[in-house]
Amino acid sequence: MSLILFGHPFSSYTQKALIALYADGTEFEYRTLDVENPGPFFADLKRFWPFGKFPVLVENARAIIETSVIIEHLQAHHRGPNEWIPEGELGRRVRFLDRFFDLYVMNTMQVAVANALRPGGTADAYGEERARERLNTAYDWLDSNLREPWAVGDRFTMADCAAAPSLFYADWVEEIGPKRPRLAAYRARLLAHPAVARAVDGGRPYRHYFPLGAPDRD
Ligand SMILES: N[C@@H](CCC(=O)N[C@@H](CS)C(=O)NCC(=O)O)C(=O)O
Repeated sequence: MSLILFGHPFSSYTQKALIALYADGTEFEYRTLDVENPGPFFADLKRFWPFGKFPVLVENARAIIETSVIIEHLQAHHRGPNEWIPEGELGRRVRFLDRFFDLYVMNTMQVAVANALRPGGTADAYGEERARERLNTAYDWLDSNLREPWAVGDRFTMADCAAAPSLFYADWVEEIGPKRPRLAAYRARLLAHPAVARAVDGGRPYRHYFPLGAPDRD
């Protein structure tokens, strides 16, 4: 029963799935997509998922799509030391925060990134301004509502897998800054987690891909 992951080391959503795989020590074959020279791996990926979005996990020729579902699949079929989505109320909080990081931080951060990549004259300044406002609202909310040391308290869960790449990159788009000391400390704790550090380090050689210019802070 072999697992194949299609993804790219600099991709925030790929990193979310990698963190779960690395933290559990789960073996998998990593098919790194070459985003500059789309080759056979891209064609394979599109056969599994015509949208061409990644990561996609493949097991026994079946594609598992969407990072939250990938992590749920890993917990169900390749259980490791971490319980990514606990039972009951805590699990519901994990799911909520996982949605929060994906929808209110990761995707919102990507608006500014996508805007910078648009062909000349088509940039949406109003849309980007709104996205930056939403990021600031998300930061303020997180600063007041996160537990410690991890998003839901003592356990490192799927919410933290989603939080790590979203906060890592969002801070490059719109700095979290000293006004949110709890959120800034959480981001630093995440980046020091061995599985997160490994996923982020894998993306370092591609840092120049970041269209807004990669800041020197981590
Ligand atoms: N909701 C998806 C998001 C996947 C996603 O947007 N991935 C980005 C890379 S970080 C992507 O595929 N971008 C290329 C594209 O949109 O064509 C998930 O959780 O897996």
